[in-house]
Amino acid sequence: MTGEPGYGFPRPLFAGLTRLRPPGPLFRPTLWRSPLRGPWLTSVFAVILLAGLPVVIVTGLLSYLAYQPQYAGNAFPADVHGLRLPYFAWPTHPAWLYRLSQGLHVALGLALVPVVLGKLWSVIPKLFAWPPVRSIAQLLERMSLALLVGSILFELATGVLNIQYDYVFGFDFYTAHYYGAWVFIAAFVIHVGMKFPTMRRSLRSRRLRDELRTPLAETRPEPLDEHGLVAVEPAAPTLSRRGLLAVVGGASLTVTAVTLGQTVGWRPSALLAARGQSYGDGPTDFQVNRTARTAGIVPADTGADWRLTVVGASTVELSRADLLAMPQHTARLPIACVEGWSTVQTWTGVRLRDLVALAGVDRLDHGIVGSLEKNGSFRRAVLNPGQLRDADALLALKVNGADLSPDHGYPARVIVPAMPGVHNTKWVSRLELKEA
Ligand SMILES: Nc1nc2c(c(=O)[nH]1)N[C@H]1C(S)=C(S)[C@@H](COP(=O)(O)O)O[C@H]1N2
Ligand SMILES: [Mo]
Repeated sequence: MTGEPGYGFPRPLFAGLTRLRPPGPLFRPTLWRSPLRGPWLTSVFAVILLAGLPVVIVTGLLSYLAYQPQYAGNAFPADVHGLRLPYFAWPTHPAWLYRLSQGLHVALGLALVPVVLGKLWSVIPKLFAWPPVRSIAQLLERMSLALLVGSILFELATGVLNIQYDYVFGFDFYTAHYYGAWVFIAAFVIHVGMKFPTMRRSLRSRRLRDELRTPLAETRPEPLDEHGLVAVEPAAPTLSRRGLLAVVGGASLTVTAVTLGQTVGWRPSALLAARGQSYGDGPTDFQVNRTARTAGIVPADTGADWRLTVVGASTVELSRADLLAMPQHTARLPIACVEGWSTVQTWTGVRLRDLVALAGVDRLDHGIVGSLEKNGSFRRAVLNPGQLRDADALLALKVNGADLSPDHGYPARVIVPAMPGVHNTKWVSRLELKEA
């Protein structure tokens, strides 16, 4: 969408702008000499992103909904006013729902990083095109591109930093990643809308199969294009087009290979994962994000004096022995963290619905789980009625047949099918049940 040069601008202004080109090589089209750049190559990256990014977007929005932001006090801030999707009660079935959707969000998001970088490399000459704008239409297009590129880099950077526990930024991850997502979604829709015909046309200009058979010696530039992607003075190729695609594809596969382990909970392949550590080799050897020590939980808090307070129509105080004397239920359920890792374990404890009944609550609206943990952002979680009533939703006392370890939330932790990991509160001390 370049438009006619100068269209929409007063001619003298356009001519003046053209003459004002900054000195140095950066803004000269002859600087960019790779013979691989061209509309076909850019469109190959584009079509991969067009297939993958919508999945990342949809699973990201699902994660936001799974956090149940309609309840104030949940990990996702409820104050993202104006930009909220229609809330619904996040289901408990299938139990692997959040594990799959969040695993996809993180794994695919990471796998697409090399493709995004490849695509940005392929269009970089346009960043330094002079004059910077040739028409009003192009000015608008470039503004939308700035938002597109800025927001995807922001989303990738905040996402990657979050899974590496690196909260270097001084803002709330959820709020930032969520607002950034909407900027990206808007810019992405505009961009696809504008570029789809060009992409289709460019993809038809060469055949992938032929490209994959073309060695370095026969690699030629694409024909000069109206978009200015093809180098006007191309250098001799040092890499074939198939070589470049192999580098990008290989990088994607490598990222996937070294991170998928943490997504599916298989440690040997979680090489690069921040979650690859071992936690002993007994029944409680599985991922711990936040240890009892970091959470400030001391043995005195969780000893014989510990009580679970259940508040409903009546208030009940239960010791661990009282809980163990109630009917016990065992379920194999995943913990699936927003960061993409997950782990499936066998949990045993009291059904949350038995605690609801004990407190004499029938017209249940929601339940607030409180933790002993005083100074964390995970002190409480709000559960919807379906989550409190599911037959497999537990206040777990044991895991894999052994008592919970201090790091896994001893004396008791919540574990609910399909719920984001963050709401599976550890070191539970209180369950407050609210009537409708
Ligand atoms: N009290 C408390 N409960 C908590 C957490 C926490 O930090 N404190 N971490 C949550 C998160 S983010 C996840 S993914 C799961 C599993 O965390 P873990 O690996 O630290 O056990 O527990 C959740 N429950
Ligand atoms: Mo988490």
